[in-house]
Amino acid sequence: MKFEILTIFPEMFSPYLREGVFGRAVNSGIVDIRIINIRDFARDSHKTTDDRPYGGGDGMVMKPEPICRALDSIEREKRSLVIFLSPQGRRFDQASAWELSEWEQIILICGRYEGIDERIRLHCIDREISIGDYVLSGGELGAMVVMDAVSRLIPGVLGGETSNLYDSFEEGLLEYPHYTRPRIFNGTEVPDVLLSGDHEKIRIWRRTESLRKTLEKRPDLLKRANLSQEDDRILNRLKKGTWGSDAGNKESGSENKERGCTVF
Ligand code: 9D3
Repeated sequence: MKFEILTIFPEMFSPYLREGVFGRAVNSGIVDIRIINIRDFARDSHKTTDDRPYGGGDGMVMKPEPICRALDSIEREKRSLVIFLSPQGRRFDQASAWELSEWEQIILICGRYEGIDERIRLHCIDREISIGDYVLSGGELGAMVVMDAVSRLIPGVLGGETSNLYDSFEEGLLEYPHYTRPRIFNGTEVPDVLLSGDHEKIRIWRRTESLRKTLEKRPDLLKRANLSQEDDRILNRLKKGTWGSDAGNKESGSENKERGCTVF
C-alpha cells in the first residue's frame, strides 16, 4: 500500500514515520510512504504557496498551481484515491478505515491557512475527510490519523498482533478492563475470575464488562453493534441492574469510576 502526502510541513511526519508499528511497516516495505513538499513545486523565487483571497478578508489561501504540479508529479496506480483533509469532509471512522485499506495508493493533501483554492477541490479531489468536529490548524495531524488507522488493517503491518483486528472495537463495542501484575495495586485487587484459570468464565466476564462499559459510556454504539443472543441476555441483565459493577471483584467498586490514579 502506498501513501503520498502533500504538505508544506514535511518535517511534521518524521517522528511518526520512525516510531512504533507504523515505523516498522515502513521499514519492512509493507507500507510505502512519500512525503511531498508542496513548496518544491512553487516556481517563484520566494517559493510562494499561498496568496490573499479574492474578494478580500482575513487569512490566506493555498495557491492552486503548486498543489496541482505536486499531484502531477506522482506516478498514479490503477486504484488510486486523492483525499483532501478538511473540516468540511465526511467524518472518519473505523468503517472508512476498512474501506480505504482496499486501495492501492492513497494521496493525502494537507491544507494550511484558511484552505485551498476551490478549483483544486473541484478538479483534483476524489474525497474530503474530517477527523472530528474540532478546529485544527492544518491537515497534517489528520493525515497521520488516517494513515495510522488504515495501515494497521493491512496484513503484515501488525505482525503477530493480528488479533487486534478482531478486538471488541471492531464489533462496535468498547474493550473490557485489562489487568497485569502486580495482583494488588493501590489496594485494589485484580478480579478473582481472571486468576481462576476458567476460560469460559473469563470469556463471559470480559464480554459482560465490555457490554457494561459500552452501555455506560457509549450507548450510541450499541445500536450498530454486532450482538449475539448471549450479548442480548447479558445486556438485559445489565439494564435491569442485576449485575453489580463489582461482579467478580470484591475490591473495585463503582465509586472508582471517576477517580484519578494516585501517584506515589
Ligand atoms: C479559522 C478558519 N476556520 C473557520 C472556523 C475554517 C478552518 C480552516 C482550516 C478550520 C480549520 C482548518 C484547518 N483544519 C484542517 O485542515 C483539518 C481538520 C480540522 O480542522 N478538523 C477536523 N479534521 C480536519 S482534517 C483537516
